[in-house]
Order: sequence, then C-alpha cells, then structure tokens
Amino acid sequence: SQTKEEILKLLFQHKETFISGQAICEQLGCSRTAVWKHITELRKEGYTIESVQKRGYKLLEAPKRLTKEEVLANLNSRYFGKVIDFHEVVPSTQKIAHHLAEDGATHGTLVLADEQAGGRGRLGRVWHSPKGTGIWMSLILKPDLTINRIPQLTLLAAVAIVRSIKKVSDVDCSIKWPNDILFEGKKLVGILTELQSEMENVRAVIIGMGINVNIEWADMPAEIRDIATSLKIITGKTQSRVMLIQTIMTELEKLYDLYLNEGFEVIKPMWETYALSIGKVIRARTMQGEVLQGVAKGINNDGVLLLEDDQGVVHHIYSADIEI
Ligand code: BTX
Repeated sequence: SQTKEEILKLLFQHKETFISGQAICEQLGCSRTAVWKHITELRKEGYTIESVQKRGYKLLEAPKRLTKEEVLANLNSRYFGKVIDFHEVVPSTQKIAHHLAEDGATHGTLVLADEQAGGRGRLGRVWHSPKGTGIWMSLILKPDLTINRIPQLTLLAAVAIVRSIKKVSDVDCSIKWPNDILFEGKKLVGILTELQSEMENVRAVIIGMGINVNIEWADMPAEIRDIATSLKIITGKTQSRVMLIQTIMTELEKLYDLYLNEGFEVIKPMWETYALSIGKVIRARTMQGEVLQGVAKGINNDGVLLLEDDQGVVHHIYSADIEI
C-alpha cells in the first residue's frame, strides 16, 4: 500500500538512526496502529526493523532485493527518477516506457526492473538481463528538441554513466561510439535511445540503459562471456545498484540541464575524454550493411562520427557498429 511504501522510504532515509512512531504518524497522517501494522508486514517481507520504546523504529537490514523505495529514499535529483515504475520481471523496460510515454508519463519517469526476460539492444538484438544482478532501466524524457539532436542524448547518457561508475565503484571505463561503455575492451553497459515523434516533433525520448553490476562470469550466457564484463568481476566486490541508479539520475540530470542551457558543445569535450576510438583505425558497419574503414577523426557538433578513409574522404556516420 501507499502508506507502507512511504514508511519504508522514511526508514531508508533514517537508516542509521531511530525515527519515532509519532514522527511517522505526523508525516504521513496515519495512526500509530497503522504504522505498527505496516512495520509488522515489512518484517514479514524480510526487513529487519528494530523497535525501542520511546525511541521508535530503525531499519537494520533490508532484503537484498531492489526496491523503488530504497532508490527514492535518498535520491537527490529534481525530476529524473522521481517517479519510478518498478517491476520484478518484465519482457523489456523499454517497451513499458513506450506505453507509459504514450499515456502521458511525466518527464523523468523511470521504468526499472530486477529482471528482463526479453531485453533488447539495437536492431532487435538480445540484451541479457538476468535477475538481481544488473540495472535494467528506461528513462522517459519529453524534450523540446528536434529529431536530429536526439543521438546527442545517447552520448550525454554515456558520459553520465561513466562518471557515475567512477564515483560509486572507482572504475575507469571508456565509451565506444555510439552506445557502449567498455572496460578493457569488454562491454559493461549498453545504451539504447529510442524516440516517439510526430513529423519533425519529438514527443518522447526513451533512454534504455543496461548495466552489468553484480553478474558473475559463471552466470553469463555463453555467447557473451568473451565480450562482456561486470562491476563485480572488475572490482571483486558486490556493488550497490541503488547507489549507482541514484548517482546516474543526478549526473544525467545535471548534464542534461547543462546541455539544454549551453548546447552539445559543452558535452562534446567531456565525451571525448572518455572516447576510445578517436585517432584510431576503425571499421564501421552501418545499419544499411555498408562497411567503411578509416581513421576515426572524432565527432562533430551533432554527435555524428567522422571517419576518414585512405583516400582522405571524410564520411559522416550516423549509426553503426564499430570494430577497433
Ligand atoms: P547493442 O545492439 O549495441 O548490443 C547488443 C549486443 O550486446 C548483443 O548482440 C550481445 O552480443 C551483447 N550483449 C547482450 N547482452 C549483454 C550484456 N548483458 N552485457 C554485455 N553484452 C551483452 C546495446 O545494444 C543496448 C542495450 C540496451 C539494454 C537496455 S536494458 C534496459 C532497456 N530495456 C531493454 O530491453 N533494453 C534497454
């Protein structure tokens, strides 16, 4: 129920301290008996909650499950992730986000799942999203931007995620244009940006983010074992999905505001500091199946990749798979 969720949020916010039953009642406008009833239910769900007379309640331990209350409890953003649509298991958060966006979901709504049974990448590829081990989420944005600027949002999201991973897990990763975040050549994060538009007008943008947080090597499907990694594999430690989601929401919002105020020009140099392929010989397989080889010169102000072939011709690449 709504009240139970609110109580849980308060308990997470006061994690190290006691919060009195009285304070909970006053904040939520419910009775002491109601509070006590919900605390009992939460205990049944696996929360260890200490209660001491005259001091109140203190959350000692939460089940390892991902919950939206824990994410919301200490979220410092203004819009991003302030409304969370959480699911234990879904086919794809991307699909749900599309429906919600059509039904008028607000800017910054986040669809989050503990497991995806039909997670997808670009061109209908599979994105493996095993239970309890990763961050599988889709952020709904309602930007006032023209269609040609939308690819910039993928690059912006990549910067925000790289920075958040550094903050939370102290891991330095790089970005492979356009949508992969790698660590030592292995894929840690995939980003899928999709949009809903009417003629030239963007109605909604959905940024899908798949982050391998605590997936272990042994649990990876065979087909990605050689190409994928996770924060746990890299650091040897279980990492907090909650903290990473919270950090990504704030970082992403900060960069997005900056982007709206000052344009992609300010995001571009940030992106370039993490970019992997600039100055290197790469092969680009475009979505039309064309293969181009040459030196990656960088990206232009639209976020388009510039590739110079051995004749000195510079090609503009809008979307492709890159081999380095
Ligand atoms: P992509 O098309 O660039 O990459 C897909 C490829 O990545 C697959 O063909 C496979 O080789 C590899 N792969 C699949 N699963 C994993 C994994 N867990 N870790 C590393 N490599 C993998 C990338 O597409 C964009 C992925 C976005 C995923 C998010 S999750 C939340 C949202 N919902 C949804 O269905 N998709 C997005």
